[in-house]
Amino acid sequence: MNEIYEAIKRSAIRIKDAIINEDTGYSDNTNSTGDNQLKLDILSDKIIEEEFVHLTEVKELASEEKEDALTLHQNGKYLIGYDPLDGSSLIDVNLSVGSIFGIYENDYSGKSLKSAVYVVYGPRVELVIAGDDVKLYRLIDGEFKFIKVMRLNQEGKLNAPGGTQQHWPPHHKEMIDDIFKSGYRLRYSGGMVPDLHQILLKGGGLFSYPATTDVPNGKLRMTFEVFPFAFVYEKAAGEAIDGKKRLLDLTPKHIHDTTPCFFGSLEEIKLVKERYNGK
Ligand code: AHM
Ligand code: MG
Repeated sequence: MNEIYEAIKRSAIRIKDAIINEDTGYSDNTNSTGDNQLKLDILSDKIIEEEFVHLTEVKELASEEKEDALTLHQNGKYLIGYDPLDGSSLIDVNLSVGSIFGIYENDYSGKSLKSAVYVVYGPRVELVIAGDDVKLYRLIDGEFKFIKVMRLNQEGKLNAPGGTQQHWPPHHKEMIDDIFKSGYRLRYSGGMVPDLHQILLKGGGLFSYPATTDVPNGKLRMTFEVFPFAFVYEKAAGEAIDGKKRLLDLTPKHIHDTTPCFFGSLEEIKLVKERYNGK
């Protein structure tokens, strides 16, 4: 596992340099979800592939930017599901973006996830590793230095409601309105990595991306985005559900499958369960 963490650190440093120096324009390609790929999406994916290709413990790489998983070493133990540059359409306006990695064994189900890592490219570069607990590292003088263990409070004050409001189901709109009425502050940048990172570091709150009439299965992908963050939130003493069920109990039929998702501290997730009961 350590070699995997080291490969992620090397990738992160190279991707940070690419974000700073490379062209932020679109390529001529679309990915499997139909999104137009930025040149930086493709470059970040290539960087990660290059850093992982020689790791014999890695059997397969599954990237948000590639249709199919790529076999690296038939006898490898781990499968890596990753989003090389999440929120990349925010780069042209200079907002924070991230890379997300799930380290799986056997298959890409929530139960097979063994560890999760994400990187935030903001004013500073930070890396978070979730194993038995959730550790924050910061890039200082070319090296990731350990900063602290991150843990959610029982309840927070931030609310990050994703999806187009016009398409929210009524029970979801009512719940979000009530959360604001009880004093929560809006914190939503449109990048799940910085948005979820902020909730973790400020002690708690709720991030939601519900099922809507335009995206009935939600937008965010289980393998590359949802399961890794569900793992991080659970290890940080929070919870992550699809409205009713624990996200890490789900199994995608296809690596690009999406799900509605809610990540938060215990009190906020309790509220989601109450409001989604019977819906
Ligand atoms: P991407 O993988 O194509 O970058 O999309 C994922 C991003 C998440 O980072 C973010 O939470 C979400 O899309 C925002 O979607 P919306 O603009 O619909 O709220
Ligand atoms: Mg993404």
